[in-house]
Amino acid sequence: MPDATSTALRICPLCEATCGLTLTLAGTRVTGARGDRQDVFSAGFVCPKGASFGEVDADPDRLRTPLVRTDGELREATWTEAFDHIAARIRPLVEEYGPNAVGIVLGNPNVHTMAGALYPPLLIGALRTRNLFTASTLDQMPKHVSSGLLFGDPFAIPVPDLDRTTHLLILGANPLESNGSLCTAPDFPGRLKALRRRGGTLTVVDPRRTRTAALADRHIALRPGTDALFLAALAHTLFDEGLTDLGALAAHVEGVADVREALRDFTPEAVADACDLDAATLREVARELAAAPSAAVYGRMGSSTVEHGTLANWLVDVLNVLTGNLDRPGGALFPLSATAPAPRPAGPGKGFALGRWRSRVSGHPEAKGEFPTAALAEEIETPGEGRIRAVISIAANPVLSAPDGRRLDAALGGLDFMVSVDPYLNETTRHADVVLPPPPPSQSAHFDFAFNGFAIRNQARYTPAAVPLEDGRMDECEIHARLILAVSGMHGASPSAVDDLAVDSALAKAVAQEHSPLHGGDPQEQARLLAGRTGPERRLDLMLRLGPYDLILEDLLRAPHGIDLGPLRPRLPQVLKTRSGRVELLPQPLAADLPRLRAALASRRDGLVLVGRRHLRSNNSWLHNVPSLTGGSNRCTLQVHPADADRLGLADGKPARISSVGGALEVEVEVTDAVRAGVVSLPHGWGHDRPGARLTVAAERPGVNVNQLLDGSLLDPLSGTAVLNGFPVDVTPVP
Ligand SMILES: Nc1nc2c(c(=O)[nH]1)N[C@H]1C(S)=C(S)[C@@H](COP(=O)(O)OP(=O)(O)OC[C@H]3O[C@@H](n4cnc5c(=O)[nH]c(N)nc54)[C@H](O)[C@@H]3O)O[C@H]1N2
Ligand SMILES: Nc1nc2c(c(=O)[nH]1)N[C@H]1C(S)=C(S)[C@@H](COP(=O)(O)OP(=O)(O)OC[C@H]3O[C@@H](n4cnc5c(=O)[nH]c(N)nc54)[C@H](O)[C@@H]3O)O[C@H]1N2
Ligand code: SF4
Ligand SMILES: [Mo]
Repeated sequence: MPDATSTALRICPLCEATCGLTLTLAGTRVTGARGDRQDVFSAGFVCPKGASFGEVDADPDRLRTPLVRTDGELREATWTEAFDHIAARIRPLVEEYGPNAVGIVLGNPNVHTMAGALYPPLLIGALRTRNLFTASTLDQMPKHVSSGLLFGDPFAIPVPDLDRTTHLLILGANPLESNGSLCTAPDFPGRLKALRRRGGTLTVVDPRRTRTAALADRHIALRPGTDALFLAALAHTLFDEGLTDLGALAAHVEGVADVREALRDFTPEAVADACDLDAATLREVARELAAAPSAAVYGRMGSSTVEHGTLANWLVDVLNVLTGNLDRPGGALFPLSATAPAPRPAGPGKGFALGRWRSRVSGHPEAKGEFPTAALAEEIETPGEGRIRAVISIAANPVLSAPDGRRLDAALGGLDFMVSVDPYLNETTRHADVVLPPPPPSQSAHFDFAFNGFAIRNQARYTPAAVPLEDGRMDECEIHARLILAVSGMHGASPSAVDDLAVDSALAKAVAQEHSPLHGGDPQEQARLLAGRTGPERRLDLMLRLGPYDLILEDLLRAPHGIDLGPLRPRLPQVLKTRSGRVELLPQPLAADLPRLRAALASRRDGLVLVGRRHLRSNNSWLHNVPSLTGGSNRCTLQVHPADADRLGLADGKPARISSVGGALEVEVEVTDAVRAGVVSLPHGWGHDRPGARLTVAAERPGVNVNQLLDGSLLDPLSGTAVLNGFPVDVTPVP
């Protein structure tokens, strides 16, 4: 092993901020990571997670070879054995029981890998199963549904123009811990401070006094689950006080008067009690929003994974529209990434449909082609035609991330067959018959297909693998490609066939499209032009060529610190794909959900409710195995307000029993006035105490799985998103 030291660049895959890192290498070992000061977007920013890249990368518990179950036991196997096994087991199930017998489960890290962006759509296409479950229904599906209905495109998600706005209203997001979400902005904390420094105003709506709230001019600690009411009252006030001003937007929006009418009952006075706020505060917030020279309303997890998540997400953009801030600098703008298809001319589109089919057991409507992950267990357990008999899970740990892990755990244990693409043997993958481990991130190339589309600045950066693939490793793109071949009856074909197919079909489409830069070209000749040493590189090259910036892969390779493509620019009406070709401000499915919100006006709850929280040094369920990120005091504590602690007889550092519909847990209490009264907080992603997992460090301090409190029945009905925030719980001291 050569011990010469060198450096290499790698975009950080550990959160949505996508910081450029400079890795220090000793031979092929990553010995350090710091922010790349020349990165065109992150300019040297790094957080403790990124700085621990080397330890994350070198975790000794990462699997090095595939595992295949034989005689009930998972044993190390060769790649050939693993894919042979998959091909032999999946095809007969599909042939006997049909495509829906295979469920696909996609977890969060898919948005942090090139493989996760490029191959799952092909896998879904190859299997033609309707049983698709992803982390979106534990997260941002309400935003997709709202954008689908408002703009005709579920991926047309406006992001706050952080660097130019003068007024930012944040609901249910805590970027000082999360580093931002659906708003890719390296150094989000620094950008918020810069907003304040240039005289702008920051308002944070959160039942906890988070580090983000502590930075704000105003912190509004509303009762959890009431954001939709809060936002409806702001919109009502804008109408009521004559403060709406759509400006240039007016030409592109329909339904303003309908929204006014639909929100008539939601006066500040009517919602105040449910939100547990003063009506005067609500009016003030609305007036400030209207008066600001530019403003953006931005909501995330705390306003998404709640009972009225889709309505809340819709109202966020209704406010951006009513104040004329949608699609204008300083407001909320639509990014345009380098790999987005070149914009088609403005005009009516196909619109967005919900509920085109329904889930078998509970009849949940599909949203964006997905069923609620909260309904995965019942689709496996319930006998009958269309039952899920095999699961392919990729970068997903739903046993911890989704409601009622115990039930899902049992359901996965009863499958005929399961494949997991995952670097760890954990709570979920321990049920797999075949585990296919991707290499550590230093050995993978990276391009942010997903997050560039949600970034506050248009830019493109590509980092090839920092170190070569270790012997016996397989690139994750190749794993995905071989998996597709194995399940689709093409087992044994070259994985490049999958990329060739993707290239050919994209080119066939492009040459026929008048607005495509390759319109009228010869597809075969275009395919030959593609550069790239690997299938995924060729596909990236093609996407760049089909994209809006006249870029090719070579441009990115020549600019290792990235290419800045400038600040976000207005994109209306081109971005719209609604049937009307306009922003449809009151889509029918949302109007039809308003009576449910109206009913919530009356149902003031006085019991305790639970909300989650994130920690800067963690990432959902899978970073608890890295010592440098897990040291220090216990983080999996139940935060309780002092008044509640007194009332319930709970003491700091002592155990409490918390229960809800899905079960009960015993957990250490942390008394703190950072949570408002009536609210307790417990983080997710913990509960690493199941046998058969291989997470040595995490198992030493397993914590408890907050999602065991849920039974999967509480959903935002329009999006099928689980209610993970603001659900009722009981807490009692443990004697
Ligand atoms: N109560 C509660 N529950 C929540 C949330 C909450 O706030 N509260 N948050 C929800 C949200 S927003 C999300 S996104 C989900 C996340 O939940 P999941 O979708 O389950 O995602 P993770 O826990 O991040 O990681 C899933 C798996 O990815 C694997 N992995 C890591 N890196 C890679 C890689 O490079 N390739 C592959 N193939 N696998 C990899 C990990 O080993 C892990 O097994 O949890 C949701 N659950
Ligand atoms: N360090 C770290 N970073 C992460 C992750 C991680 O696990 N750790 N996960 C990544 C993922 S997958 C995602 S999706 C993003 C999420 O990014 P964010 O949405 O910024 O993350 P959260 O910290 O969950 O912030 C949600 C906030 O909503 C508040 N809240 C709860 N209920 C309500 C409510 O009803 N109304 C309002 N207004 N607020 C409420 C909570 O108190 C919390 O502060 O973070 C990403 N980044
Ligand atoms: S903020 Fe996110 S992307 Fe940046 S270094 Fe930290 S974990 Fe990595
Ligand atoms: Mo997420």
